[in-house]
Amino acid sequence: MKAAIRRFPENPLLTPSDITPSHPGLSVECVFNPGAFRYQGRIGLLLRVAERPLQEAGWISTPLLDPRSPDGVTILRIREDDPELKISGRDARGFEHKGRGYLTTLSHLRLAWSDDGRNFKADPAPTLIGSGTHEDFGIEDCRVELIEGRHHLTYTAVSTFGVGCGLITTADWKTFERHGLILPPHNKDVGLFPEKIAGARWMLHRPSGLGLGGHYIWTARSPDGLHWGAHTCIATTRPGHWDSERIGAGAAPIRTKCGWLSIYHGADQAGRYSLGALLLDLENPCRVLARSDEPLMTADESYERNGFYGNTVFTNGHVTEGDRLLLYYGAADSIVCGAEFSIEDILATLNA
Ligand code: MAN
Repeated sequence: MKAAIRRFPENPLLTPSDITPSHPGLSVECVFNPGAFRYQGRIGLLLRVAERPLQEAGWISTPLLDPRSPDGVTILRIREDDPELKISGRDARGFEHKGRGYLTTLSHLRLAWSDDGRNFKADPAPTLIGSGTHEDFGIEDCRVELIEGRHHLTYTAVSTFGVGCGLITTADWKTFERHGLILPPHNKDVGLFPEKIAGARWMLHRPSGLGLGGHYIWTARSPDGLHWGAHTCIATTRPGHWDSERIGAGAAPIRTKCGWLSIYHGADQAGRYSLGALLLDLENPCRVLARSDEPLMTADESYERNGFYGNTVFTNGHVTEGDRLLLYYGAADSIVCGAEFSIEDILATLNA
């Protein structure tokens, strides 16, 4: 059985043309993968905005954060025929030069607000940009969860050192406390549980094995939300399935009567990103009670199949209202979209 998906008729909710570039020399290529939350009666999205310089024929150029430069950004510009440049024709997201990896775009996080959850207006300037040497390739894919009166922002911090997970907290969306990296590279996709379980804070995270192991979902526990241990792998990729290549958790797990419901993404060998669900024991989230055999959602619409990185639906933000799950997602790594599910329907697909 399949859960009914109601894609918002307003899709796409936001596209690059709705976003003001952060610097006059940059253009917004993609706005996608938003964190989502409620604040003072409105729904907020914390968008990932990916920018790069307008590309000139014969060159490839990408922005890097650089505190020594007057506007905070330097442009790395490489001739396309440089023998030390390696570009993968299929994947526009990155390239290699002189043996080092780079991204083609630089991402920051920016707020957008809505009274109805469907019509959003983005702020005119970035809300949060990368800071320090662990974030000089930008910050991405932020999950937002309200914990003890403060919104907790867990985001991907990208740099020459790799991809780690940073934490920022805020009580008012105006002042932000930066806690630095809570997980070092290579790790991402951190969804914090909204409440303590057996006296501890919990998270889902996704370390990546180089060689042995793979891109799997793990749990961890913490006494204070800053220091994490008791790491346990709870779900691996499944050969031959829609989630055979990599998996990673979306936003915070949702408490249901049957268990913690986590919406996660899975990619297959062809690099198609789809969404599915995990159901975890309420008392011990290391115990997986059920997992989607079939994806809940695949990239079916043309705006999900075609874009910066096509055949992709990716979520790291949702809000709930009783049984209604309003899921915000990035389509083809290019635009922000929304879809509504019934939580009961999803649980029924898990036979819960
Ligand atoms: C990775 C991340 C996501 C992105 C997907 C698909 O998981 O970079 O931000 O949406 O790949 O490109």
